[in-house]
Amino acid sequence: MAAFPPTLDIDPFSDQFLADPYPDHERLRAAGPVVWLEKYGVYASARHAEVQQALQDWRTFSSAAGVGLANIQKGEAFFRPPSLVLEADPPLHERTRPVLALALSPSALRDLRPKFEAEAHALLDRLVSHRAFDGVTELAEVYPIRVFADALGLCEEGREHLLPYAAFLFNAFGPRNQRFEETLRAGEEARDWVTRQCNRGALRPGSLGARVFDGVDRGEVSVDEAALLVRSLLSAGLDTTVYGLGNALFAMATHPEAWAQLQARPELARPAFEEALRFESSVQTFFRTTTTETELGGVALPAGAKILLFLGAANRDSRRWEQPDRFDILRKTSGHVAFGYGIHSCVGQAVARMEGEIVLQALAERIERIELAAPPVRRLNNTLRGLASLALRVTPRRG
Ligand code: OVM
Repeated sequence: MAAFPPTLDIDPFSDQFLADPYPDHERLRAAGPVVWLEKYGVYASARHAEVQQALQDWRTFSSAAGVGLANIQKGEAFFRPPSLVLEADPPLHERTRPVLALALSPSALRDLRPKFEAEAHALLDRLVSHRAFDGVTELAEVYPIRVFADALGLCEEGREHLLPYAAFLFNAFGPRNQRFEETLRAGEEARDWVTRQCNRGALRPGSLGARVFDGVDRGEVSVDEAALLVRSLLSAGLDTTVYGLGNALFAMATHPEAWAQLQARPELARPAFEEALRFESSVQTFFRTTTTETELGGVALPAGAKILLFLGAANRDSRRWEQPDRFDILRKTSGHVAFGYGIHSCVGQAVARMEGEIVLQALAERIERIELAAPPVRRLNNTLRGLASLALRVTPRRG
């Protein structure tokens, strides 16, 4: 018999929760496999097994009503046309996602790698020579904007809109709280710029963005659909990696043992970045909406219910991970859900990994020691976890 879930008064979008979510994650996991969040009238799960199960079962746990708190099928919170991938189910999703997957194929990535490496080396040569720099404002916010915006084929002008757009968008997956309102004005202006950059004529020939429009020539999507798919790359591809790189640098700077391991073997950069994603997941939460009456973790769910899935909490569930709060770059990280799971799992994850690997490896090759020069400053966002500033002091390698 399915049971009623325990009710919690936790607000996962409050400043207090977002500043340090981990104690509340533990309360959420301990309360049960599925809980009821009174404040928002939604179900939630913070355990790995149930989060993964819901992500896997897209028929029951739909994305088409939006992956934020608002039900976009009921006309709530309509601030942009829905994404054709993120906010879509099959059959639409089966037609649109492959266009992105092909644009971001392994061969496309192989072509990009030399450029991504050269940019990282140039940037880090300069930063390391200063012996002190901000890991967020001078590195994590600079590098993806440079390499990914270039790869997408965006013009130079107006790129300063990219981060405000993403901040607004990821806040908009939560409630219309103070944080959302604060990013709304800049976000709307940025959204209009972003919309203009998604036209075929605005994208450099041969770029990733242009490759999305190749789907039009193959008859897979319309011109308008291709523009929306480019918008998805712009929406999902910048802030996520900015926050992911910042979190990875923070973890490395505060775990000397992990840094020593990476320093001794720079080829550990890839697993180190992966562990950083598990440890501090840049995308913390997404919602799904039930399409029918169902059951999850023994709890009965009605049709049309929103359920908040705590990806970051699932990645620290002790039912799934040994010593989950330990940052260990040698652990097996497979099974983490920082990139989601199932049909919606991040289509750009190979690009994100490439950026993370290149930056961490280039750092390890250049630096003997890395430490905090000041306490980091958090940037709170309704969906993303990351930093606004990370003052670092580094000691270059000798010789
Ligand atoms: C999209 C989109 C936007 C934000 C995030 C995302 C993490 C996708 O517009 O398709 O995935």
